[in-house]
Amino acid sequence: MNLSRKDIEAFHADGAIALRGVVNAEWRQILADAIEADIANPGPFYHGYEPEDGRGRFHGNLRTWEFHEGFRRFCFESPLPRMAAEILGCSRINLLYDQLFVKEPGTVNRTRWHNDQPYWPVDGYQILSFWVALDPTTAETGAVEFVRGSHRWGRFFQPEVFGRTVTDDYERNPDYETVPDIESARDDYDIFSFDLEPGDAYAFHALVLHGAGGNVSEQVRRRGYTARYLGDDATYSSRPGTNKGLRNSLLRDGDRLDSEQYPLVWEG
Ligand SMILES: O=C(O)CCC(=O)C(=O)O
Repeated sequence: MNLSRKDIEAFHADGAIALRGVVNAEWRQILADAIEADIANPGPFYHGYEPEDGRGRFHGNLRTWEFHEGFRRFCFESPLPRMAAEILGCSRINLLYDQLFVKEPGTVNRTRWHNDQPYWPVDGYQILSFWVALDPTTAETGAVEFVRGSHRWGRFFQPEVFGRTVTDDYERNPDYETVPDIESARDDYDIFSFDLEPGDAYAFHALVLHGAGGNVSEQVRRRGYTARYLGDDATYSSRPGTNKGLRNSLLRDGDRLDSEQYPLVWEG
């Protein structure tokens, strides 16, 4: 699929776009199989929870490509790395990591509002995520919402723990701000979202504020799979406040990301 100039302009202006039909049925099956394998046997970065009311279940996990061949192939060989290069205007693309967000039917908890880059040990502008839908993703099942243009505010919001089972808090970074209470003042923000069909994806910038509804459907799962990619200007940063599971002790501040953990996946 070739991206239109309009898509690329909208990404840079708004911070997020929806891409239609970018993951074909064959890749979706590979992802779906890998998701079930991960749910059955999650690796060390699992961060899911069972809601207190006993309904639903959230399966979250990081760096799953390192444990499942299907995810690895998808991150390296699917059309996504090339699309990342097109959107970011880059000649090289590295994989930062991948992540699973499975909200089973009845998982009513929202994903809190946040932006991603404060969690990540990387500096630079050319950084994005694709969030691939494996199920119909709507306001009812937990579509991701974005605050238009917020990636251009240049603001880093303090990371907070998502899943209830994670007990270690994030280090406080004095340069980070507390994320505003967007949910209580939704009308004050230009919030936008897209419904997705299986095979569609959001592409969004690392600094755009986003959150997601719970999955209040009784039948429909909401399996979201993200691949996060880095472009030419991304460098390593040991900023406090980042996710310890995403850091790399072999890199120094300002280094290019090429490494076993953040492999080069595309070169144009
Ligand atoms: O799927 C969700 O609930 C949230 C996704 C998200 O925050 C992300 O991909 O960065």
